Amino acid sequence: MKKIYFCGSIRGGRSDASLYQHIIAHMKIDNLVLTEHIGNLSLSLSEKKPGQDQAIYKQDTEWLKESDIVIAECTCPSIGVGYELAYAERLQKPTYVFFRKGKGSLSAMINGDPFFHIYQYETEEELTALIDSALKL
Ligand code: 6K6
Repeated sequence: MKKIYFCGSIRGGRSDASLYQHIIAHMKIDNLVLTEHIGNLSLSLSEKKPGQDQAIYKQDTEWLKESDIVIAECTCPSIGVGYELAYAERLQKPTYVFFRKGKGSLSAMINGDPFFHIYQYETEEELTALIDSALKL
């Protein structure tokens, strides 16, 4: 059982939210996903409370420190996910990046960084199999 920090776009756009939901549900079968809210399809992007972002930053950086592995779905570009990837590298966490083929290009700052294990995929089944392999290592 691994503690997984899953990264996916929130304010960068929710077009892949149901994909995040499916892969989180799959990873949760045998692991603890610290960031399972990323797959929440009903989260409100407009609702903002005072101090909310500071609390999110504090919680997420604590979870990054606590995690055994970082898994990021990066097809939908997100500043927050890019930040988390750099933070994961600083912490030297094994970090796996997944990107759907034919959907634009992954940022050069991620794609060009030899620290990251980067995989392209076409189908959700392929993504699930790639994640399973990363979790076995
Ligand atoms: C409540 C339920 C779901 O989301 C919320 C409130 N927002 C966030 N909660 C937790 N983590 C967040 C939230 N917004 C961004 N993040 C972190 O940044 C996540 O770990 C994502 O991987 C990443 C997304 O960044 P943006 O720039 O796309 O928002």
